[in-house]
Amino acid sequence: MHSFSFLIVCGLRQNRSVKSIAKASSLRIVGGLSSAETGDWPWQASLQYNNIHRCGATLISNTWLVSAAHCFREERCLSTLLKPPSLKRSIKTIIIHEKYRYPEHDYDIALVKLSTQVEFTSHIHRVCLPEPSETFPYDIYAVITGWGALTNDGPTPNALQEATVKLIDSNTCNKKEVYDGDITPRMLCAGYLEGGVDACQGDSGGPLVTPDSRLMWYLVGIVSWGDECAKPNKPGVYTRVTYFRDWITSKTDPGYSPCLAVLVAKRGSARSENRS
Ligand code: 4AZ
Repeated sequence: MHSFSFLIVCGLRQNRSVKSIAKASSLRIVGGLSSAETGDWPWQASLQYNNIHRCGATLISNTWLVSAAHCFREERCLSTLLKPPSLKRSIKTIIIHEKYRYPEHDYDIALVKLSTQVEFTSHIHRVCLPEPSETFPYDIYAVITGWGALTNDGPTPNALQEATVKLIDSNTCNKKEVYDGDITPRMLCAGYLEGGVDACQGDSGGPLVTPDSRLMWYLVGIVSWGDECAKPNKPGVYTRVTYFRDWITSKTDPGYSPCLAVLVAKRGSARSENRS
C-alpha cells in the first residue's frame, strides 16, 4: 500500500484485517496481548510528563489528538510521543471540555494540539471519527490499546497492549449491580460482565476502536473510568465519541461555522415560503 493512501483516508492498518478480533478469545491492558509490531495501531499516542507515560491519546488529524479531560488534571505541560516509531512533539494547546468538572467523569474529553504537525506515513496516521448520527450496535467487538497497568494498580508494560472488548448497552451498564445509574449519555460501557479483560490505570485517554466492513477503524470511545480493572460487573467506561463529534469539529476545524449552517437553512425555508 502506498503511503499516499494514508493522506486521504483514515483508520487503515497496514496489511491488517480483523486479526485482533479473531484472536479475541485468547486474550492481556488487563487480559490483552502485546501488540509487538511497529505501526500496528498508527493513531495511538502516549502523553508523557518528564518522559514518563501518563495517558493515552489518539491522532485525529496532522495536528490534533483527542484524549480524556481527567488526564490534564495535574500537569498541563505534557509532551506527546507518537509511538510507534517514537515521533516526539510538544503540546501547543489543550482544550478541555467546558462542562468537565473533576471529580465527576461526565464530559471526559480533551483535545490536544501539537506544536508542529506530523506527516502521515503507513505507521503514523489518523483514526476515522464516526458521524454524530452513527449508532454502533451493542455486542460488537471493539479493540482497546494502551500502555496502562496489566492488573489493577499493577505493573506497566513496555510494549503497547491490545485487547478485544464488547460494547455493552447503557441500560445493562446502569443496572444496580453494575454502575447503578452512573452512566450518562456521554458515556459508553465496554468489556465483559464476567470480568477478565479491561482497560486500566494509564490507558486513560486512549482509543476504543472498531472496524467497518471496509476495515477502516473508527474511534468509538476514549478510555475514561471504571471501578478498578477487569472486575466482574465493572466493565470499562468510555467517553462516547459520537456525542462529541460536533464539539470536536467546532474546536479543530478552522472553517467550521455553525452560523453559516443556520444561514443556509434559513435561505432554504425562505425559498419554500416564496413558492407556497
Ligand atoms: C484509571 O484510573 C482507570 N477499568 C482507567 C480505566 C479503568 C479504570 C481506571 C477501566 O485511569
